[in-house]
Amino acid sequence: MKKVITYGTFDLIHHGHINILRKAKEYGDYLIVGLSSDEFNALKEKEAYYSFEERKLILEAIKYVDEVISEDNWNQKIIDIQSNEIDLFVMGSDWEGKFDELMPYCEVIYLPRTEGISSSKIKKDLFNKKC
Ligand code: C2G
Repeated sequence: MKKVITYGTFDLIHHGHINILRKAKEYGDYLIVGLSSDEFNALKEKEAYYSFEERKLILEAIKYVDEVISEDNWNQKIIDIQSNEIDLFVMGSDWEGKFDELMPYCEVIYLPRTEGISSSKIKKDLFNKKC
């Protein structure tokens, strides 16, 4: 069984998230998502609209996602890859090259980011509509 892992905040789920999850799953048989905890989001200086538990519930309802684990820091990926026997690490192209240090532990690929959508764009557009 080919196991794939990807990480992110996945707040306000949109088609860009669905595209990366669908494409990541196409590379294997089992997809684990390392979901950023609320505390880690604070470290990333990202404020999610939904809590970790709410984002986890939503992700677990997506058919491409087989398992959700917590992403609590920048340094857990190697341990996650080894303990989950991961074959492939996938991230969007906005992270191109940033996780190449994982190459000794599993295959690393960066997939094209979906243009024109992001959680922050959603928030901004909704705010502007309101004004
Ligand atoms: N993504 C995408 N297209 C978009 C928006 C996001 O392909 N329009 C991808 C990102 O490239 C990433 C994943 O969706 O691979 C999750 O994106 P975010 O929730 O924004 O996660 P991020 O803040 O990039 O955190 O350790 C890694 C970090 O936790 C990644």
